Amino acid sequence: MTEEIAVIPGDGIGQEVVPVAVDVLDAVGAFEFVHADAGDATKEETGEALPQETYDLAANADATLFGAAGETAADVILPLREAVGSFANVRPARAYPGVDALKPETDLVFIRENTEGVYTGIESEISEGVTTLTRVITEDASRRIAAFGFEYAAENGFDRVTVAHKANVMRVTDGQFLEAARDVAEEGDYDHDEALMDALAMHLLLTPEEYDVVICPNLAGDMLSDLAAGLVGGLGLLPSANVGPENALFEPVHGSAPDIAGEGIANPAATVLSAAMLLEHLGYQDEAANVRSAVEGVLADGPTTPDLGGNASTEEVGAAIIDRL
Ligand code: GGG
Repeated sequence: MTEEIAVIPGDGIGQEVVPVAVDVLDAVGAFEFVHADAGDATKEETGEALPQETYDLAANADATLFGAAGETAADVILPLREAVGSFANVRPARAYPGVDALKPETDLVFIRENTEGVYTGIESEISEGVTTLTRVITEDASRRIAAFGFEYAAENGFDRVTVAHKANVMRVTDGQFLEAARDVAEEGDYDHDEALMDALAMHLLLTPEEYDVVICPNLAGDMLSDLAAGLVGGLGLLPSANVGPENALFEPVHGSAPDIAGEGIANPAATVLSAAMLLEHLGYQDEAANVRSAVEGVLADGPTTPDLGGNASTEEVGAAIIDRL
């Protein structure tokens, strides 16, 4: 059976990097690609940032490849992650040979809770100049992400699992997150350590090599993974998978990058590496390994886009990756 892949480039550089990843997927497998719109431009044209047909497409496809969200991120990427039933956002951050990295020894994976925290959208202006946001942390979601993180570490041969929290200040919400992680660790006999997320930001910057898998509440995972991108050469290098019990959505960690959108110079590596994660999810382990190795080869030998010091275009980098396949 030919797998159906929903392709949603979204905004800005998503429109430039996603076609490269589709070409790569096309080069290694026989997939049916179904394209759909979402984002700022879609909202301008249709009044809706996420048309129902795009949501349904992602919900029903075998996997989804997403590009980037812009101003309408909360209306696009959050519901799309929900459409595929994802609860875990897997964000590997590793340095690549040949890429000028602040911390070349970095090789870690953030397991970000993907459904609650401060990304619930429960915000209001309760009076003129006074706004509130409701941070939701449930025991079920906290246990689920902790179990996923511990199992991910065990299955992928990672030794150290760190649970990030700020339970000394957010006593009730992160207190629950931390307790749930402790319970799951005890029940499964998993080793883990715990880190206050603010101090962890500093330790990641100084000694990233000491960390393997970091389980985080939603916003902390979003921020710490961007921090780690800075350690390995930038956001152009970080892929991600939004994983649910059955379905999943794959996207680069970067956003729409309006500063360079339209110039054709965005680094497609993060999206192509996300496509490799998609291949793995669909069971194409060898193809995924080949794609990763092709990206690594191009990162080491060039051509590279300006974010990595080169002067190649997105398309030229994409063509070089496909040449290696
Ligand atoms: N491809 C990731 C993306 O579009 N990022 C923009 C953004 O606002 N992300 C928020 C999030 O990842 O939760």
